[in-house]
Amino acid sequence: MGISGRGKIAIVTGASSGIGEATAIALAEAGFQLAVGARRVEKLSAVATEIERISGSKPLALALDVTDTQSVDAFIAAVLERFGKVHVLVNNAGKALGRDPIDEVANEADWQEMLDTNVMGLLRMTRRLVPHLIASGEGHIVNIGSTAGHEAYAGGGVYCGTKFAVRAITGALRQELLGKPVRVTSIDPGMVETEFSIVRFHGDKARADAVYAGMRPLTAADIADCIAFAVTRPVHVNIDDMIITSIDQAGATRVARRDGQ
Ligand code: NDP
Ligand code: 8X3
Repeated sequence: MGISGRGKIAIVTGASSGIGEATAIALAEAGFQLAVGARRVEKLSAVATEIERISGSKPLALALDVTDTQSVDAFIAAVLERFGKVHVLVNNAGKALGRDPIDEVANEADWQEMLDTNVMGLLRMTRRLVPHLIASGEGHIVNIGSTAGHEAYAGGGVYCGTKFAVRAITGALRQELLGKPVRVTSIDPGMVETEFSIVRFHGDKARADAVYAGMRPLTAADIADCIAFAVTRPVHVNIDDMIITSIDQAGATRVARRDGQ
């Protein structure tokens, strides 16, 4: 029997699209009040409108760049001013940029951005919010890892490195928070069709579409469902890790494709 999110506050980073958007909606449906952040505020506003339509409760939707300390500080201050407390932090904001072997990468800016977003951004949000999650008495950190954090693949060295780091950080947090009222969960999806591959290939839609050609990828809603499940378990139940793949995927790069694709 699950617990309700009613009366609880959840933050979702990277909620302007994909898994973050679907998670914010799923948590609103589970009764949570939402604070959502991302850099594209117009897309975020549309998500906020949808959340209000579904739940009747207006979320706090604010610009957030997890790579920018000032932005993170301003976002968290606004959340605390509006709600005074935080129960759930979903560290979702993240990206892959490029799919080239390490020695063929032309410039290192993409590496820096992946490290800054996926690792430093997650740490920045977590460090500031842990005291508030403890104070809530029913805190929960949900980090979005990846199958790429379990198995490295050629052309994914730095992205996989960031997700291996997320897995290590999640494990360390669970040790550090042992005995405190904060659960720590890693959600590790395989291939999910979102804006992820469009971002990875710098807007090349045809190349992004080819990633999912002839197979049935997961949807953002599939992952949101797992996150909603984890955060609505009774408070003594900690889901450590969920690895979720499409039926058409086994391992990081083994994919069953049909129609000769
Ligand atoms: P999307 O590209 O659809 O969503 C990424 C989200 O992150 C967007 O809302 C984007 O918003 C936000 N974001 C990016 N940079 C920043 C930043 N600096 N500060 C705040 N928000 C930021 O991809 P997904 O939904 O697929 O990705 C979400 C997470 O899931 C990522 O951590 C990804 O690594 C992980 N993942 C994805 C998988 C997949 O196959 N799709 C599989 C496994 C894990 P904006 O640009 O407006 O800031
Ligand atoms: C995203 C899944 O397969 O592109 O984390 O690395 S994959």
